[in-house]
Amino acid sequence: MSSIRTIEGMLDAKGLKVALVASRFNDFIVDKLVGGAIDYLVRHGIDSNNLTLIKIPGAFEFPVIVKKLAASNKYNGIICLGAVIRGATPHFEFVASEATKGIAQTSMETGTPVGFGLLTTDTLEQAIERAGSKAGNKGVEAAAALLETIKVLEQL
Ligand code: INI
Repeated sequence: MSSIRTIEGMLDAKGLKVALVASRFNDFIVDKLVGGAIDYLVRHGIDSNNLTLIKIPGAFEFPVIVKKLAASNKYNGIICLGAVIRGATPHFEFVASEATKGIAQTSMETGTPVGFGLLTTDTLEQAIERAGSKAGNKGVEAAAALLETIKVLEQL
């Protein structure tokens, strides 16, 4: 096999500072995502003193909070953790799409990587499945993706 220069992230969170933003809406689901994300980062070497947890009302508020955090330059990365459940609201589409767009736009504009741990599901059962039961834990996935992205960005 030819040897190709390959850039990839080593999953070492030592020395990193990470902000976790968690919505209170559907908090019994979101708390599981927060627990999963923190557990992942601590097991990969982050100092828990370098973790900051910010609680916000709902997913719609992610963009403005993420923008302020990213502009502060205090964090190597940010993780958004929340749950928008279609059954729970007729304005599901608006909340989910504004949150998603705003988070992505801020990450692009500021260059601060964001782990996207926002569940958007049709039912409560689907949300439970993604919050630490049969479909894994989206908070863990968001933390893993953030760590890898930070480490790749450092090398580019
Ligand atoms: N916020 C959520 O995070 N998840 C939801 O499922 C949800 N529902 O169902 O409406 C939700 N709404 C609140 C919204 O994010 C704002 O906090 C609210 O509209 C005040 O701005």
